Amino acid sequence: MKRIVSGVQPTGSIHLGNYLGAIKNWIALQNTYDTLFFIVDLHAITLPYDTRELFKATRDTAALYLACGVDTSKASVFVQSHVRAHVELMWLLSSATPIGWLNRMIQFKEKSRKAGDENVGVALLTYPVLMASDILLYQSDFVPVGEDQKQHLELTRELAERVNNLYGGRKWKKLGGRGGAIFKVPEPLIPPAGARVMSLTDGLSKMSKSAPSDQSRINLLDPKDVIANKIKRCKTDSFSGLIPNPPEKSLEFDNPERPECNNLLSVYQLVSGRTKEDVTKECQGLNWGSFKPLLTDALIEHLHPIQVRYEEIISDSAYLDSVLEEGASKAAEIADATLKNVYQAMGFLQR
Ligand code: AQP
Repeated sequence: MKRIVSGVQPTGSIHLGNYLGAIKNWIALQNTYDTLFFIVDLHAITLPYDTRELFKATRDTAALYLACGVDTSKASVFVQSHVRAHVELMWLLSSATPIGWLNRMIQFKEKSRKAGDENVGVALLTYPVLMASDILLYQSDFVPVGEDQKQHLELTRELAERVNNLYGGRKWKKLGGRGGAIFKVPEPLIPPAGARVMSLTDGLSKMSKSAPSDQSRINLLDPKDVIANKIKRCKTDSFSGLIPNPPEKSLEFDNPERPECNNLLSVYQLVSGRTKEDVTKECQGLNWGSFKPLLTDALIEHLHPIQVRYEEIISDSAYLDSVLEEGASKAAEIADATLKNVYQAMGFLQR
Protein backbone atom coordinates (compact mmCIF):
# COMPACT_ATOMS: atom_id res chain seq x y z
CA MET A 1 0.00 0.00 0.00
CA LYS A 2 1.37 3.43 -0.93
CA ARG A 3 2.05 5.72 2.02
CA ILE A 4 1.01 9.32 2.67
CA VAL A 5 2.06 11.63 5.51
CA SER A 6 0.50 14.96 6.30
CA GLY A 7 -0.13 17.29 9.21
CA VAL A 8 -1.25 20.67 10.47
CA GLN A 9 0.73 22.97 12.74
CA PRO A 10 -0.87 23.79 16.09
CA THR A 11 -0.26 27.50 15.57
CA GLY A 12 -3.82 28.56 16.39
CA SER A 13 -7.41 27.56 15.83
CA ILE A 14 -7.98 25.11 13.03
CA HIS A 15 -10.02 26.88 10.39
CA LEU A 16 -12.04 26.11 7.34
CA GLY A 17 -8.95 26.39 5.10
CA ASN A 18 -7.06 23.73 7.06
CA TYR A 19 -10.17 21.58 6.97
CA LEU A 20 -11.22 21.93 3.31
CA GLY A 21 -7.63 22.11 2.03
CA ALA A 22 -6.21 19.27 4.10
CA ILE A 23 -8.09 17.36 6.81
CA LYS A 24 -11.27 16.70 4.79
CA ASN A 25 -9.18 15.19 1.98
CA TRP A 26 -7.43 12.87 4.45
CA ILE A 27 -10.72 11.16 5.20
CA ALA A 28 -10.88 9.85 1.63
CA LEU A 29 -7.14 9.13 1.46
CA GLN A 30 -7.12 6.95 4.57
CA ASN A 31 -9.26 4.38 2.73
CA THR A 32 -6.78 3.82 -0.07
CA TYR A 33 -3.38 4.62 1.40
CA ASP A 34 -1.32 3.79 4.44
CA THR A 35 -1.70 7.15 6.18
CA LEU A 36 0.11 8.94 8.99
CA PHE A 37 -1.38 12.22 10.18
CA PHE A 38 0.55 14.17 12.74
CA ILE A 39 0.22 17.35 14.73
CA VAL A 40 3.20 19.33 13.60
CA ASP A 41 4.21 20.89 16.92
CA LEU A 42 7.96 21.19 16.31
CA HIS A 43 7.27 23.45 13.34
CA ALA A 44 4.94 25.60 15.43
CA ILE A 45 7.84 27.15 17.36
CA THR A 46 9.69 28.65 14.42
CA LEU A 47 8.14 32.05 15.17
CA PRO A 48 7.55 33.51 18.66
CA TYR A 49 4.65 31.68 20.32
CA ASP A 50 2.70 31.33 23.54
CA THR A 51 3.56 28.13 25.40
CA ARG A 52 0.08 27.61 26.87
CA GLU A 53 -1.50 28.16 23.49
CA LEU A 54 0.81 25.59 21.91
CA PHE A 55 -0.19 23.08 24.59
CA LYS A 56 -3.92 23.70 24.06
CA ALA A 57 -3.74 23.89 20.28
CA THR A 58 -1.87 20.57 20.10
CA ARG A 59 -4.64 18.72 21.95
CA ASP A 60 -7.38 20.59 20.09
CA THR A 61 -5.82 19.81 16.73
CA ALA A 62 -5.56 16.11 17.60
CA ALA A 63 -9.18 16.04 18.79
CA LEU A 64 -10.29 17.84 15.63
CA TYR A 65 -8.52 15.34 13.36
CA LEU A 66 -10.61 12.62 14.99
CA ALA A 67 -13.79 14.71 15.08
CA CYS A 68 -13.46 15.39 11.35
CA GLY A 69 -13.35 11.69 10.63
CA VAL A 70 -9.74 10.53 10.80
CA ASP A 71 -10.15 6.88 11.72
CA THR A 72 -7.46 5.42 13.96
CA SER A 73 -8.18 1.92 12.70
CA LYS A 74 -6.86 3.12 9.32
CA ALA A 75 -4.52 6.02 10.06
CA SER A 76 -1.82 6.68 12.66
CA VAL A 77 -2.41 9.93 14.51
CA PHE A 78 0.46 11.29 16.56
CA VAL A 79 2.26 14.36 17.80
CA GLN A 80 5.48 15.08 15.89
CA SER A 81 7.59 15.74 19.01
CA HIS A 82 6.55 12.35 20.44
CA VAL A 83 8.61 10.63 17.78
CA ARG A 84 12.19 11.63 18.53
CA ALA A 85 13.49 10.46 15.18
CA HIS A 86 12.13 13.63 13.49
CA VAL A 87 14.66 15.86 15.23
CA GLU A 88 17.45 13.32 15.03
CA LEU A 89 17.11 12.82 11.29
CA MET A 90 16.89 16.55 10.83
CA TRP A 91 20.41 16.96 12.22
CA LEU A 92 21.76 14.29 9.92
CA LEU A 93 20.00 15.85 6.92
CA SER A 94 21.26 19.32 7.89
CA SER A 95 24.80 18.19 7.24
CA ALA A 96 23.85 17.40 3.64
CA THR A 97 21.81 20.56 3.03
CA PRO A 98 23.61 23.41 1.27
CA ILE A 99 22.71 26.64 3.02
CA GLY A 100 21.98 28.24 -0.35
CA TRP A 101 19.04 25.86 -0.79
CA LEU A 102 17.48 27.22 2.41
CA ASN A 103 18.25 30.86 1.68
CA ARG A 104 16.24 30.73 -1.52
CA MET A 105 13.03 29.46 0.15
CA ILE A 106 10.30 31.99 -0.52
CA GLN A 107 8.45 31.28 2.73
CA PHE A 108 11.64 31.98 4.72
CA LYS A 109 12.16 35.26 2.90
CA GLU A 110 8.55 36.33 3.44
CA LYS A 111 8.24 35.26 7.07
CA SER A 112 11.63 36.66 8.10
CA ARG A 113 10.84 39.98 6.44
CA LYS A 114 7.54 40.12 8.34
CA ALA A 115 9.14 39.18 11.66
CA GLY A 116 11.97 41.70 11.22
CA ASP A 117 15.18 39.99 10.12
CA GLU A 118 17.13 40.37 13.40
CA ASN A 119 14.49 38.61 15.49
CA VAL A 120 14.29 35.55 13.31
CA GLY A 121 15.35 32.27 14.88
CA VAL A 122 17.54 29.78 13.04
CA ALA A 123 14.61 27.34 13.08
CA LEU A 124 12.75 29.45 10.53
CA LEU A 125 15.62 28.93 8.11
CA THR A 126 16.03 25.22 8.82
CA TYR A 127 12.28 24.49 8.85
CA PRO A 128 12.38 22.81 5.40
CA VAL A 129 15.02 20.35 6.66
CA LEU A 130 12.69 19.30 9.47
CA MET A 131 9.90 19.00 6.93
CA ALA A 132 12.13 16.77 4.80
CA SER A 133 12.81 14.68 7.86
CA ASP A 134 9.04 14.38 8.58
CA ILE A 135 8.49 12.98 5.11
CA LEU A 136 11.61 10.90 4.45
CA LEU A 137 11.49 9.11 7.81
CA TYR A 138 8.31 7.34 6.72
CA GLN A 139 9.48 6.50 3.19
CA SER A 140 6.35 8.32 2.00
CA ASP A 141 5.19 7.84 -1.56
CA PHE A 142 3.04 10.96 -1.63
CA VAL A 143 2.70 14.20 0.28
CA PRO A 144 -0.40 16.37 -0.11
CA VAL A 145 0.89 19.90 -0.70
CA GLY A 146 -0.73 23.24 -1.21
CA GLU A 147 0.82 25.87 -3.48
CA ASP A 148 2.91 27.39 -0.67
CA GLN A 149 4.55 24.10 0.30
CA LYS A 150 5.53 23.02 -3.23
CA GLN A 151 8.98 24.57 -2.97
CA HIS A 152 9.63 22.82 0.35
CA LEU A 153 8.63 19.47 -1.09
CA GLU A 154 10.94 20.04 -4.03
CA LEU A 155 13.75 20.61 -1.53
CA THR A 156 12.79 17.35 0.22
CA ARG A 157 13.06 15.51 -3.08
CA GLU A 158 16.42 17.06 -3.90
CA LEU A 159 17.70 16.27 -0.43
CA ALA A 160 16.55 12.66 -0.65
CA GLU A 161 18.37 12.24 -3.94
CA ARG A 162 21.48 13.95 -2.62
CA VAL A 163 21.66 11.72 0.48
CA ASN A 164 20.97 8.63 -1.64
CA ASN A 165 23.86 9.62 -3.92
CA LEU A 166 26.23 10.61 -1.13
CA TYR A 167 25.70 7.63 1.15
CA GLY A 168 23.50 5.02 -0.54
CA GLY A 169 24.23 2.23 -2.99
CA ARG A 170 27.55 0.40 -2.90
CA LYS A 171 29.04 2.71 -0.25
CA TRP A 172 26.29 1.70 2.14
CA LYS A 173 26.70 -1.97 1.23
CA LYS A 174 30.38 -1.81 2.13
CA LEU A 175 29.34 -0.69 5.60
CA GLY A 176 27.14 -3.78 5.99
CA GLY A 177 23.90 -2.15 4.80
CA ARG A 178 21.46 -3.39 2.18
CA GLY A 179 22.65 -0.91 -0.45
CA GLY A 180 20.36 0.89 -2.87
CA ALA A 181 18.43 4.03 -2.05
CA ILE A 182 18.21 5.10 1.59
CA PHE A 183 15.14 7.25 1.02
CA LYS A 184 12.17 6.96 -1.24
CA VAL A 185 11.78 10.19 -3.26
CA PRO A 186 8.22 11.39 -2.54
CA GLU A 187 5.79 12.75 -5.11
CA PRO A 188 3.45 15.70 -4.52
CA LEU A 189 -0.24 15.01 -4.27
CA ILE A 190 -2.03 18.14 -5.43
CA PRO A 191 -5.30 18.68 -3.53
CA PRO A 192 -8.57 18.95 -5.48
CA ALA A 193 -9.13 22.26 -7.24
CA GLY A 194 -10.97 24.93 -5.33
CA ALA A 195 -9.56 23.76 -2.02
CA ARG A 196 -7.67 26.98 -1.35
CA VAL A 197 -9.86 28.94 1.00
CA MET A 198 -9.34 32.68 1.08
CA SER A 199 -9.67 35.16 3.93
CA LEU A 200 -13.14 36.52 4.72
CA THR A 201 -11.73 40.02 4.83
CA ASP A 202 -9.57 39.88 1.68
CA GLY A 203 -10.28 37.50 -1.16
CA LEU A 204 -6.68 37.70 -2.35
CA SER A 205 -5.04 36.38 0.86
CA LYS A 206 -5.42 32.85 2.06
CA MET A 207 -7.37 32.09 5.21
CA SER A 208 -4.75 31.63 7.89
CA LYS A 209 -4.45 30.79 11.61
CA SER A 210 -1.94 33.55 12.20
CA ALA A 211 -3.83 36.38 10.46
CA PRO A 212 -4.34 38.97 13.21
CA SER A 213 -8.10 39.33 12.73
CA ASP A 214 -10.31 36.45 13.80
CA GLN A 215 -12.95 37.92 11.46
CA SER A 216 -10.82 36.73 8.55
CA ARG A 217 -11.49 33.05 9.20
CA ILE A 218 -14.16 30.55 10.19
CA ASN A 219 -12.67 28.37 12.91
CA LEU A 220 -14.02 24.84 13.05
CA LEU A 221 -15.03 25.44 16.66
CA ASP A 222 -16.77 28.79 16.11
CA PRO A 223 -20.27 28.82 17.68
CA LYS A 224 -23.27 29.32 15.38
CA ASP A 225 -23.74 33.00 16.21
CA VAL A 226 -20.08 33.72 15.55
CA ILE A 227 -20.27 32.00 12.16
CA ALA A 228 -23.42 33.94 11.30
CA ASN A 229 -21.77 37.19 12.33
CA LYS A 230 -18.57 36.55 10.40
CA ILE A 231 -20.47 35.74 7.22
CA LYS A 232 -22.73 38.74 7.70
CA ARG A 233 -19.69 41.03 7.98
CA CYS A 234 -17.38 39.32 5.50
CA LYS A 235 -16.05 41.26 2.54
CA THR A 236 -18.06 40.94 -0.65
CA ASP A 237 -17.61 43.22 -3.63
CA SER A 238 -18.90 46.25 -5.43
CA PHE A 239 -21.48 44.09 -7.17
CA SER A 240 -23.01 43.65 -3.72
CA GLY A 241 -26.57 44.76 -3.27
CA LEU A 242 -27.01 45.88 -6.81
CA ILE A 243 -30.58 45.61 -7.85
CA PRO A 244 -32.30 44.03 -9.55
CA ASN A 245 -29.54 41.48 -10.17
CA PRO A 246 -29.15 41.56 -13.92
CA PRO A 247 -27.71 38.19 -14.98
CA GLU A 248 -24.23 39.60 -15.66
CA LYS A 249 -24.09 40.83 -12.06
CA SER A 250 -25.03 37.47 -10.58
CA LEU A 251 -22.85 35.70 -8.11
CA GLU A 252 -20.29 33.80 -10.16
CA PHE A 253 -17.30 31.47 -9.92
CA ASP A 254 -13.90 32.11 -11.49
CA ASN A 255 -14.11 35.82 -12.19
CA PRO A 256 -10.60 37.06 -11.27
CA GLU A 257 -12.04 40.50 -10.62
CA ARG A 258 -14.32 39.03 -7.94
CA PRO A 259 -12.07 36.95 -5.64
CA GLU A 260 -14.41 37.21 -2.64
CA CYS A 261 -17.31 36.00 -4.74
CA ASN A 262 -15.39 33.02 -6.05
CA ASN A 263 -14.20 32.17 -2.55
CA LEU A 264 -17.62 32.30 -0.87
CA LEU A 265 -19.24 30.30 -3.64
CA SER A 266 -16.46 27.69 -3.49
CA VAL A 267 -16.86 27.37 0.27
CA TYR A 268 -20.60 26.98 -0.19
CA GLN A 269 -20.02 24.31 -2.81
CA LEU A 270 -17.60 22.37 -0.61
CA VAL A 271 -19.60 22.47 2.61
CA SER A 272 -22.94 21.78 0.96
CA GLY A 273 -21.47 18.87 -1.02
CA ARG A 274 -22.94 20.16 -4.29
CA THR A 275 -21.46 20.38 -7.74
CA LYS A 276 -20.17 23.64 -9.15
CA GLU A 277 -22.92 23.52 -11.81
CA ASP A 278 -25.63 23.16 -9.14
CA VAL A 279 -24.28 26.05 -7.13
CA THR A 280 -23.95 28.20 -10.26
CA LYS A 281 -27.59 27.52 -11.09
CA GLU A 282 -28.82 28.08 -7.54
CA CYS A 283 -26.96 31.34 -7.17
CA GLN A 284 -27.97 32.84 -10.53
CA GLY A 285 -30.00 35.90 -9.68
CA LEU A 286 -29.18 35.88 -5.97
CA ASN A 287 -27.68 38.94 -4.34
CA TRP A 288 -25.39 38.90 -1.32
CA GLY A 289 -28.31 39.50 1.02
CA SER A 290 -29.98 36.29 -0.06
CA PHE A 291 -26.83 34.23 -0.53
CA LYS A 292 -25.23 34.87 2.86
CA PRO A 293 -27.96 33.13 4.93
CA LEU A 294 -27.65 30.07 2.64
CA LEU A 295 -23.91 29.95 3.20
CA THR A 296 -24.30 30.48 6.95
CA ASP A 297 -26.79 27.61 7.25
CA ALA A 298 -24.63 25.29 5.17
CA LEU A 299 -21.58 26.06 7.29
CA ILE A 300 -23.42 25.57 10.58
CA GLU A 301 -24.94 22.33 9.37
CA HIS A 302 -21.60 20.99 8.17
CA LEU A 303 -19.63 21.98 11.27
CA HIS A 304 -22.20 21.01 13.91
CA PRO A 305 -21.47 17.23 13.98
CA ILE A 306 -17.73 17.94 14.03
CA GLN A 307 -18.18 20.25 17.01
CA VAL A 308 -20.31 17.71 18.91
CA ARG A 309 -17.76 14.97 18.32
CA TYR A 310 -14.89 17.30 19.27
CA GLU A 311 -16.54 18.02 22.66
CA GLU A 312 -16.84 14.29 23.35
CA ILE A 313 -13.20 13.65 22.47
CA ILE A 314 -11.64 16.62 24.21
CA SER A 315 -13.46 15.83 27.45
CA ASP A 316 -12.13 12.26 27.40
CA SER A 317 -8.44 12.88 28.04
CA ALA A 318 -7.63 9.22 28.61
CA TYR A 319 -9.00 8.33 25.17
CA LEU A 320 -7.13 11.11 23.40
CA ASP A 321 -3.89 10.25 25.19
CA SER A 322 -4.23 6.60 24.23
CA VAL A 323 -4.81 7.45 20.56
CA LEU A 324 -1.71 9.65 20.51
CA GLU A 325 0.38 7.09 22.34
CA GLU A 326 -0.59 4.31 19.99
CA GLY A 327 -0.07 6.54 16.94
CA ALA A 328 3.38 7.60 18.13
CA SER A 329 4.44 4.05 18.78
CA LYS A 330 3.34 2.88 15.29
CA ALA A 331 5.07 5.89 13.71
CA ALA A 332 8.25 5.38 15.75
CA GLU A 333 8.53 1.82 14.51
CA ILE A 334 8.75 2.99 10.88
CA ALA A 335 10.81 6.09 11.69
CA ASP A 336 13.38 4.25 13.81
CA ALA A 337 13.98 1.71 11.06
CA THR A 338 14.75 4.50 8.57
CA LEU A 339 16.92 6.34 11.08
CA LYS A 340 18.94 3.21 11.78
CA ASN A 341 19.66 2.85 8.06
CA VAL A 342 20.71 6.49 7.76
CA TYR A 343 23.12 6.23 10.68
CA GLN A 344 24.59 3.07 9.21
CA ALA A 345 24.94 4.49 5.71
CA MET A 346 26.56 7.67 7.06
CA GLY A 347 29.21 5.62 8.80
CA PHE A 348 28.09 5.83 12.41
CA LEU A 349 28.86 2.99 14.78
CA GLN A 350 25.65 0.97 15.29
CA ARG A 351 24.13 1.06 18.79
N1 AQP B 1 -6.52 28.85 3.40
C1 AQP B 1 -6.23 27.59 3.15
N2 AQP B 1 -6.87 26.94 2.16
C2 AQP B 1 -6.60 25.64 1.89
N3 AQP B 1 -5.72 24.91 2.59
C3 AQP B 1 -5.07 25.53 3.59
N4 AQP B 1 -4.13 25.10 4.47
C4 AQP B 1 -3.79 26.10 5.28
N5 AQP B 1 -4.48 27.19 4.98
C5 AQP B 1 -5.27 26.88 3.93
C6 AQP B 1 -3.63 23.74 4.48
O1 AQP B 1 -3.66 23.29 5.82
C7 AQP B 1 -2.59 22.40 6.01
C8 AQP B 1 -1.87 22.71 7.27
O2 AQP B 1 -1.32 23.95 7.25
P1 AQP B 1 -0.22 24.33 8.31
O3 AQP B 1 -0.81 24.49 9.63
O4 AQP B 1 0.90 23.36 8.24
O5 AQP B 1 0.37 25.66 7.79
P2 AQP B 1 -0.20 26.78 6.91
O6 AQP B 1 -0.45 26.30 5.52
O7 AQP B 1 0.74 27.93 7.04
O8 AQP B 1 -1.60 27.09 7.60
P3 AQP B 1 -2.13 28.41 8.24
O9 AQP B 1 -3.48 28.14 8.70
O10 AQP B 1 -1.94 29.56 7.30
O11 AQP B 1 -1.19 28.57 9.50
P4 AQP B 1 -0.18 29.72 9.88
O12 AQP B 1 -0.99 30.97 9.94
O13 AQP B 1 0.35 29.31 11.22
O14 AQP B 1 0.89 29.78 8.83
C9 AQP B 1 -1.71 22.44 4.78
O15 AQP B 1 -1.98 21.30 4.01
C10 AQP B 1 -2.17 23.68 4.09
O16 AQP B 1 -2.02 23.59 2.68
